[in-house]
Amino acid sequence: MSDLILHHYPTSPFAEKVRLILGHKQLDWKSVFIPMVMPKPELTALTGGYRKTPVLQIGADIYCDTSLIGDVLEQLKPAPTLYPEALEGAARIVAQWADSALFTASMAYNFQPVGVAQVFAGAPAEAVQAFVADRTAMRSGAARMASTDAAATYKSYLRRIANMLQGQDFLLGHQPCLADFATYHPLWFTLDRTPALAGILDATPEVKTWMTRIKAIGHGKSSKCSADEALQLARNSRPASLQGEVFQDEHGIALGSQVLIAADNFGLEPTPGELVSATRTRYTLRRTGDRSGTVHVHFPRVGFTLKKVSP
Ligand SMILES: N[C@@H](CCC(=O)N[C@@H](CS)C(=O)NCC(=O)O)C(=O)O
Repeated sequence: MSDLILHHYPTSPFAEKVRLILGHKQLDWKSVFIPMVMPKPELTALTGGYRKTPVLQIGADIYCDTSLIGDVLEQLKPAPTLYPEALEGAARIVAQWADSALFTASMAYNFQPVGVAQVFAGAPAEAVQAFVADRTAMRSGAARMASTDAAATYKSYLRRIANMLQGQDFLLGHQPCLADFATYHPLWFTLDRTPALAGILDATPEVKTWMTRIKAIGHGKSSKCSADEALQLARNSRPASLQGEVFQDEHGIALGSQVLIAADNFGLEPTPGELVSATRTRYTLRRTGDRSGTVHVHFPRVGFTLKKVSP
Protein backbone atom coordinates (compact mmCIF):
# COMPACT_ATOMS: atom_id res chain seq x y z
CA MET A 1 0.00 0.00 0.00
CA SER A 2 1.32 3.51 -0.81
CA ASP A 3 1.96 5.82 2.13
CA LEU A 4 -1.05 7.54 3.67
CA ILE A 5 -0.20 11.20 4.14
CA LEU A 6 -2.45 13.34 6.31
CA HIS A 7 -2.21 17.10 5.80
CA HIS A 8 -3.47 18.60 9.05
CA TYR A 9 -2.63 20.59 12.19
CA PRO A 10 -2.79 19.37 15.78
CA THR A 11 -5.69 21.54 16.99
CA SER A 12 -8.06 20.74 14.10
CA PRO A 13 -11.16 18.85 15.33
CA PHE A 14 -11.90 17.36 11.90
CA ALA A 15 -8.28 16.17 11.74
CA GLU A 16 -8.78 14.56 15.16
CA LYS A 17 -11.69 12.62 13.67
CA VAL A 18 -9.42 11.19 10.96
CA ARG A 19 -6.45 10.61 13.31
CA LEU A 20 -8.76 8.44 15.45
CA ILE A 21 -10.08 6.57 12.42
CA LEU A 22 -6.45 5.83 11.48
CA GLY A 23 -5.97 4.60 15.06
CA HIS A 24 -9.15 2.51 14.95
CA LYS A 25 -7.91 0.80 11.81
CA GLN A 26 -4.34 0.58 13.16
CA LEU A 27 -2.88 2.19 10.10
CA ASP A 28 0.58 3.73 9.77
CA TRP A 29 0.59 7.22 8.29
CA LYS A 30 2.72 10.24 7.53
CA SER A 31 1.94 13.58 9.05
CA VAL A 32 2.36 16.90 7.23
CA PHE A 33 1.53 19.98 9.26
CA ILE A 34 -0.25 22.72 7.32
CA PRO A 35 -0.97 26.32 8.38
CA MET A 36 -4.20 27.02 10.30
CA VAL A 37 -5.03 30.00 8.10
CA MET A 38 -4.63 30.99 4.47
CA PRO A 39 -2.37 31.15 2.56
CA LYS A 40 -1.58 27.41 2.46
CA PRO A 41 0.60 27.28 -0.67
CA GLU A 42 1.78 23.67 -0.34
CA LEU A 43 -1.69 22.31 0.41
CA THR A 44 -3.40 24.21 -2.39
CA ALA A 45 -0.61 23.15 -4.78
CA LEU A 46 -1.99 19.65 -4.23
CA THR A 47 -5.71 20.38 -4.05
CA GLY A 48 -5.81 23.15 -6.66
CA GLY A 49 -7.88 25.42 -4.37
CA TYR A 50 -9.63 23.48 -1.58
CA ARG A 51 -8.22 24.76 1.72
CA LYS A 52 -9.97 22.91 4.52
CA THR A 53 -8.37 20.61 7.05
CA PRO A 54 -7.62 17.72 6.83
CA VAL A 55 -6.73 16.37 3.38
CA LEU A 56 -5.51 12.81 2.72
CA GLN A 57 -2.90 12.14 0.06
CA ILE A 58 -2.04 8.73 -1.34
CA GLY A 59 0.64 9.28 -3.98
CA ALA A 60 -0.97 11.43 -6.68
CA ASP A 61 -4.50 10.98 -5.28
CA ILE A 62 -5.78 13.77 -3.07
CA TYR A 63 -8.91 13.15 -0.98
CA CYS A 64 -10.87 16.13 0.35
CA ASP A 65 -13.38 16.04 3.23
CA THR A 66 -13.43 13.66 6.17
CA SER A 67 -16.54 11.81 4.97
CA LEU A 68 -14.70 10.76 1.82
CA ILE A 69 -11.48 10.10 3.75
CA GLY A 70 -13.46 7.70 5.99
CA ASP A 71 -14.72 5.82 2.93
CA VAL A 72 -11.23 5.62 1.42
CA LEU A 73 -9.72 4.24 4.63
CA GLU A 74 -12.59 1.75 4.91
CA GLN A 75 -11.88 0.54 1.38
CA LEU A 76 -8.16 0.23 2.13
CA LYS A 77 -8.67 -1.62 5.38
CA PRO A 78 -12.24 -2.88 5.87
CA ALA A 79 -11.71 -4.27 9.39
CA PRO A 80 -12.45 -3.02 11.94
CA THR A 81 -15.26 -1.36 10.07
CA LEU A 82 -16.55 2.20 10.36
CA TYR A 83 -19.98 1.04 9.21
CA PRO A 84 -21.29 -1.96 11.17
CA GLU A 85 -23.82 -3.98 9.21
CA ALA A 86 -27.34 -2.49 9.12
CA LEU A 87 -26.01 0.67 10.79
CA GLU A 88 -24.30 2.29 7.82
CA GLY A 89 -27.14 4.73 7.14
CA ALA A 90 -27.51 5.63 10.81
CA ALA A 91 -23.73 6.04 11.21
CA ARG A 92 -23.55 8.40 8.24
CA ILE A 93 -26.58 10.41 9.36
CA VAL A 94 -25.31 10.84 12.93
CA ALA A 95 -21.88 11.77 11.54
CA GLN A 96 -23.39 14.40 9.26
CA TRP A 97 -25.31 15.92 12.19
CA ALA A 98 -22.18 15.87 14.35
CA ASP A 99 -20.00 17.45 11.64
CA SER A 100 -22.51 20.27 11.13
CA ALA A 101 -24.99 21.07 13.94
CA LEU A 102 -22.94 19.71 16.84
CA PHE A 103 -19.66 21.15 15.50
CA THR A 104 -21.24 24.59 14.97
CA ALA A 105 -22.71 24.76 18.48
CA SER A 106 -19.60 23.39 20.13
CA MET A 107 -17.18 25.74 18.36
CA ALA A 108 -19.39 28.80 18.99
CA TYR A 109 -19.34 27.82 22.68
CA ASN A 110 -15.59 27.06 22.70
CA PHE A 111 -14.68 30.34 21.04
CA GLN A 112 -16.08 32.60 23.76
CA PRO A 113 -13.34 34.84 25.24
CA VAL A 114 -12.19 32.39 27.97
CA GLY A 115 -11.76 29.67 25.34
CA VAL A 116 -9.98 31.95 22.87
CA ALA A 117 -7.52 32.91 25.64
CA GLN A 118 -6.70 29.23 26.20
CA VAL A 119 -6.48 28.28 22.53
CA PHE A 120 -4.11 31.17 21.82
CA ALA A 121 -2.21 31.23 25.14
CA GLY A 122 1.31 32.50 24.39
CA ALA A 123 0.54 33.33 20.74
CA PRO A 124 1.26 36.86 19.47
CA ALA A 125 -1.77 39.18 19.11
CA GLU A 126 -1.27 39.20 15.30
CA ALA A 127 -1.80 35.42 15.18
CA VAL A 128 -5.14 35.79 16.95
CA GLN A 129 -6.16 38.64 14.63
CA ALA A 130 -5.12 36.64 11.57
CA PHE A 131 -7.17 33.65 12.77
CA VAL A 132 -10.29 35.73 13.46
CA ALA A 133 -10.00 37.51 10.07
CA ASP A 134 -9.46 34.19 8.25
CA ARG A 135 -12.43 32.44 9.83
CA THR A 136 -14.71 35.49 9.38
CA ALA A 137 -13.81 35.54 5.67
CA MET A 138 -14.37 31.78 5.54
CA ARG A 139 -17.91 32.29 6.84
CA SER A 140 -18.33 35.06 4.20
CA GLY A 141 -18.63 37.58 7.05
CA ALA A 142 -21.55 35.81 8.78
CA ALA A 143 -21.42 36.05 12.60
CA ARG A 144 -20.87 32.94 14.69
CA MET A 145 -23.82 31.72 16.77
CA ALA A 146 -23.86 33.69 20.08
CA SER A 147 -22.02 31.69 22.75
CA THR A 148 -25.08 31.93 25.04
CA ASP A 149 -27.34 30.34 22.43
CA ALA A 150 -24.59 27.86 21.66
CA ALA A 151 -24.26 26.85 25.33
CA ALA A 152 -27.95 25.89 25.59
CA THR A 153 -27.87 24.03 22.27
CA TYR A 154 -24.63 22.24 23.16
CA LYS A 155 -26.09 21.13 26.52
CA SER A 156 -29.15 19.67 24.77
CA TYR A 157 -26.93 17.87 22.28
CA LEU A 158 -24.79 16.43 25.09
CA ARG A 159 -27.93 15.06 26.76
CA ARG A 160 -28.94 13.42 23.48
CA ILE A 161 -25.49 11.84 23.16
CA ALA A 162 -25.72 10.61 26.78
CA ASN A 163 -29.09 9.07 25.97
CA MET A 164 -27.58 7.18 23.04
CA LEU A 165 -25.02 5.64 25.40
CA GLN A 166 -27.58 4.03 27.69
CA GLY A 167 -26.77 0.33 27.93
CA GLN A 168 -23.97 0.44 25.35
CA ASP A 169 -20.35 1.53 25.21
CA PHE A 170 -20.56 3.32 21.85
CA LEU A 171 -23.18 5.47 20.16
CA LEU A 172 -24.67 2.83 17.91
CA GLY A 173 -23.76 -0.36 19.74
CA HIS A 174 -20.90 -2.25 21.28
CA GLN A 175 -18.23 -1.21 18.81
CA PRO A 176 -17.10 2.24 17.69
CA CYS A 177 -18.20 3.40 14.25
CA LEU A 178 -18.11 6.55 12.14
CA ALA A 179 -20.79 8.15 14.36
CA ASP A 180 -18.47 7.96 17.38
CA PHE A 181 -15.48 9.58 15.66
CA ALA A 182 -17.59 12.40 14.22
CA THR A 183 -19.39 13.08 17.50
CA TYR A 184 -16.18 12.96 19.49
CA HIS A 185 -14.17 15.61 17.67
CA PRO A 186 -16.11 18.77 18.64
CA LEU A 187 -16.26 17.54 22.26
CA TRP A 188 -12.54 16.78 22.20
CA PHE A 189 -11.87 20.42 21.34
CA THR A 190 -13.82 21.52 24.44
CA LEU A 191 -12.07 19.08 26.75
CA ASP A 192 -8.58 19.29 25.29
CA ARG A 193 -8.21 22.80 23.86
CA THR A 194 -10.57 24.87 26.06
CA PRO A 195 -10.50 23.02 29.41
CA ALA A 196 -11.71 26.16 31.22
CA LEU A 197 -15.05 25.53 29.49
CA ALA A 198 -15.12 21.76 29.89
CA GLY A 199 -17.41 21.93 32.94
CA ILE A 200 -20.25 21.78 30.41
CA LEU A 201 -19.52 18.03 30.16
CA ASP A 202 -19.97 17.40 33.88
CA ALA A 203 -23.76 17.05 33.64
CA THR A 204 -23.32 14.02 31.36
CA PRO A 205 -20.68 11.78 32.99
CA GLU A 206 -21.51 8.91 30.63
CA VAL A 207 -20.35 11.14 27.76
CA LYS A 208 -17.04 11.76 29.55
CA THR A 209 -16.55 8.02 30.10
CA TRP A 210 -17.28 7.37 26.43
CA MET A 211 -14.75 10.08 25.49
CA THR A 212 -12.10 8.28 27.55
CA ARG A 213 -12.90 5.12 25.60
CA ILE A 214 -12.56 6.88 22.24
CA LYS A 215 -9.33 8.65 23.24
CA ALA A 216 -7.83 5.26 24.19
CA ILE A 217 -8.17 4.16 20.54
CA GLY A 218 -5.24 6.46 19.74
CA HIS A 219 -3.95 7.73 16.42
CA GLY A 220 -2.14 4.70 14.99
CA LYS A 221 1.54 5.05 14.14
CA SER A 222 2.60 8.27 12.44
CA SER A 223 5.89 9.74 11.30
CA LYS A 224 6.68 13.30 10.25
CA CYS A 225 6.89 14.27 6.60
CA SER A 226 7.59 17.68 5.05
CA ALA A 227 5.22 19.40 2.65
CA ASP A 228 8.00 19.36 0.03
CA GLU A 229 8.42 15.59 0.37
CA ALA A 230 4.66 15.17 -0.04
CA LEU A 231 4.67 17.30 -3.20
CA GLN A 232 7.63 15.38 -4.56
CA LEU A 233 5.81 12.11 -3.93
CA ALA A 234 2.78 13.43 -5.83
CA ARG A 235 5.03 14.46 -8.76
CA ASN A 236 6.69 11.03 -8.83
CA SER A 237 3.44 9.07 -8.62
CA ARG A 238 0.59 8.33 -10.98
CA PRO A 239 -3.04 8.63 -9.91
CA ALA A 240 -4.79 5.31 -9.24
CA SER A 241 -6.74 3.86 -12.16
CA LEU A 242 -10.39 4.90 -12.47
CA GLN A 243 -11.25 1.87 -14.55
CA GLY A 244 -14.57 0.35 -13.61
CA GLU A 245 -15.98 3.52 -12.04
CA VAL A 246 -19.60 3.94 -13.16
CA PHE A 247 -20.55 7.42 -14.35
CA GLN A 248 -23.70 8.94 -12.84
CA ASP A 249 -24.68 12.19 -14.51
CA GLU A 250 -26.87 14.54 -12.43
CA HIS A 251 -25.76 17.83 -13.98
CA GLY A 252 -25.64 17.26 -17.72
CA ILE A 253 -21.86 17.66 -17.55
CA ALA A 254 -19.90 15.12 -19.61
CA LEU A 255 -16.68 13.51 -18.45
CA GLY A 256 -13.77 15.47 -19.93
CA SER A 257 -15.43 18.85 -19.19
CA GLN A 258 -13.59 21.61 -17.37
CA VAL A 259 -15.40 22.12 -14.06
CA LEU A 260 -15.20 23.77 -10.66
CA ILE A 261 -15.90 21.92 -7.43
CA ALA A 262 -16.42 23.79 -4.15
CA ALA A 263 -17.84 23.18 -0.67
CA ASP A 264 -21.49 24.18 -0.41
CA ASN A 265 -21.40 25.88 3.00
CA PHE A 266 -18.23 27.78 3.94
CA GLY A 267 -14.62 27.81 2.82
CA LEU A 268 -15.74 28.10 -0.78
CA GLU A 269 -12.35 28.21 -2.53
CA PRO A 270 -13.04 26.11 -5.67
CA THR A 271 -10.83 23.52 -7.31
CA PRO A 272 -10.77 23.70 -11.12
CA GLY A 273 -9.96 20.71 -13.27
CA GLU A 274 -11.12 18.15 -15.78
CA LEU A 275 -13.98 15.95 -14.59
CA VAL A 276 -12.62 12.43 -15.03
CA SER A 277 -15.05 10.50 -12.84
CA ALA A 278 -18.42 11.08 -11.19
CA THR A 279 -19.75 8.04 -9.37
CA ARG A 280 -22.85 7.76 -7.18
CA THR A 281 -20.92 9.19 -4.24
CA ARG A 282 -17.88 11.14 -5.43
CA TYR A 283 -16.28 13.32 -8.09
CA THR A 284 -12.72 13.17 -9.38
CA LEU A 285 -10.87 16.01 -11.10
CA ARG A 286 -7.61 15.71 -13.00
CA ARG A 287 -5.34 18.71 -12.71
CA THR A 288 -1.71 19.44 -13.39
CA GLY A 289 0.44 21.89 -11.45
CA ASP A 290 4.15 22.73 -11.53
CA ARG A 291 4.66 21.56 -7.95
CA SER A 292 2.24 18.62 -7.85
CA GLY A 293 2.51 17.19 -11.36
CA THR A 294 -0.71 15.52 -12.54
CA VAL A 295 -2.97 14.57 -9.66
CA HIS A 296 -6.52 13.36 -9.16
CA VAL A 297 -8.44 15.39 -6.58
CA HIS A 298 -11.46 13.58 -5.13
CA PHE A 299 -14.52 15.07 -3.41
CA PRO A 300 -17.70 13.54 -2.00
CA ARG A 301 -20.92 14.58 -3.74
CA VAL A 302 -22.70 15.37 -0.48
CA GLY A 303 -21.62 18.84 0.68
CA PHE A 304 -20.07 19.94 -2.64
CA THR A 305 -21.21 21.78 -5.76
CA LEU A 306 -20.19 20.96 -9.33
CA LYS A 307 -20.26 23.60 -12.06
CA LYS A 308 -19.10 23.59 -15.65
CA VAL A 309 -16.55 26.27 -16.55
CA SER A 310 -17.97 28.34 -19.42
CA PRO A 311 -15.65 28.14 -22.42
N1 LIG B 1 -16.63 19.05 5.80
C1 LIG B 1 -15.23 19.18 6.08
C2 LIG B 1 -15.02 20.20 7.20
C3 LIG B 1 -13.57 20.43 7.52
C4 LIG B 1 -13.36 21.69 8.35
O1 LIG B 1 -14.22 22.58 8.42
N2 LIG B 1 -12.18 21.78 8.96
C5 LIG B 1 -11.83 22.99 9.65
C6 LIG B 1 -10.74 22.67 10.65
S1 LIG B 1 -11.28 21.60 11.91
C7 LIG B 1 -11.21 23.94 8.68
O2 LIG B 1 -11.00 23.59 7.53
N3 LIG B 1 -10.90 25.15 9.11
C8 LIG B 1 -10.25 26.06 8.25
C9 LIG B 1 -8.87 25.67 7.88
O3 LIG B 1 -8.26 24.78 8.50
O4 LIG B 1 -8.34 26.30 6.97
C10 LIG B 1 -14.65 17.80 6.43
O5 LIG B 1 -15.40 16.92 6.86
O6 LIG B 1 -13.47 17.59 6.17
